[in-house]
Amino acid sequence: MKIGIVCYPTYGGSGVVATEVGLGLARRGHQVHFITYKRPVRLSPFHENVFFHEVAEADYPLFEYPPYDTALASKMVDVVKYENLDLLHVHYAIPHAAVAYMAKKILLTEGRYVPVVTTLHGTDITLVGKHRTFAPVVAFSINKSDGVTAVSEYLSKQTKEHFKINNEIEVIYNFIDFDRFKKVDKDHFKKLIAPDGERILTHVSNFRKVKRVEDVIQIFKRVYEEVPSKLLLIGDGPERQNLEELCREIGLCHEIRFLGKQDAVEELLAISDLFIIPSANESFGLAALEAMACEVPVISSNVGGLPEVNIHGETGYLSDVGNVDEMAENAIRILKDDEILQRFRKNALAQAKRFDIKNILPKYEAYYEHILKTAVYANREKEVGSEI
Ligand code: GMT
Repeated sequence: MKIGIVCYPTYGGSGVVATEVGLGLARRGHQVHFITYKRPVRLSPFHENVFFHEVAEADYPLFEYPPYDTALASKMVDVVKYENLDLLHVHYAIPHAAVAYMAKKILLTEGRYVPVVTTLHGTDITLVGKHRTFAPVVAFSINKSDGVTAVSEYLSKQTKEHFKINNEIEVIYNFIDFDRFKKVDKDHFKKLIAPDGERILTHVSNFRKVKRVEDVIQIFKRVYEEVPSKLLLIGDGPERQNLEELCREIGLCHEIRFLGKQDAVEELLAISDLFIIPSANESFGLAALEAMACEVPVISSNVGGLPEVNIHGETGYLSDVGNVDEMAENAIRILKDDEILQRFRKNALAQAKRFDIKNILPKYEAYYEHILKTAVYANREKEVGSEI
């Protein structure tokens, strides 16, 4: 198949998943065309089946807000036509699903039908999408997609609750590539961070408010009082300054390291003993899954899709959002006892294996095939006829 993938190229779950889907499909022999404004962060420089089409910035003195949507739609039309794509797969509804609809309609005027699959990731529904600024367009473009997938059961339910959806939503879970995310021996590195054998707690995110990174620090403060430990904060984002100030206030700057954005997250997970993700909302929690694949148990909130990933009492513990005391107690329970830690590590890995890329990628492939066989022919006659 020839597939066009549209996504955000920056650090963040949806772009990472989109890139990994594309790379995985390319390895399985499909031709994959990424269409976005910058090379996605996880897109390696060269693969024979992978192509990257940059959407040029639409700059003109008149535009206070350069019309990215229009430039993207034009690029999609161009790539579908000249690379002869079979299907467009857009990740994150805003604005990608709406722009794909426009591209599809333009192509129809030339008698070309290209089906669109939209993958919903989370904030495109739960936070940003349901806001009235975007809601009508989000609902419309989901309904106009030929296929819609969501990354968890929770997200599928939320989408149906918030919008009037006539389409089926297929749940295809996020996944993990065990060739990359696995526990490797990095003991020399661990000694640098924790020279006296301290436990290492880790958090990875984009430091947005929804991630509640301040709770991570509060949990760490409580753990530190009972268990010698260090905290690694990986990523960057709008809350960074406030978080640094909080570390100063509680006097723990020397035990907490802000590592910024890291490409080789798996190497830091390999030396971690516990992962903390206390988000106010999380449609899936890919960062938690990456930790579990590296045999790191997880302390998380119990919202969104997190209970589908982290199993309470087995792979870690779940608590109500903001209940930092309980999260800290559970963290201490795991970290204080080597035997318990080993058991949780083993369970985390076993649960992560359910999300092995080798099992999930064929689901996307099968879904594309289903869409190509059904939606295309059902809609094509109707829509081609109405446009020409
Ligand atoms: O976590 C973010 O805010 C980034 C966001 C994204 O779309 O880039 O992540 C969402 O998609 C990820 C991949 O499907 C999920 O693992 C995250 O749980 C989800 N984030 C939220 O729902 C807050």
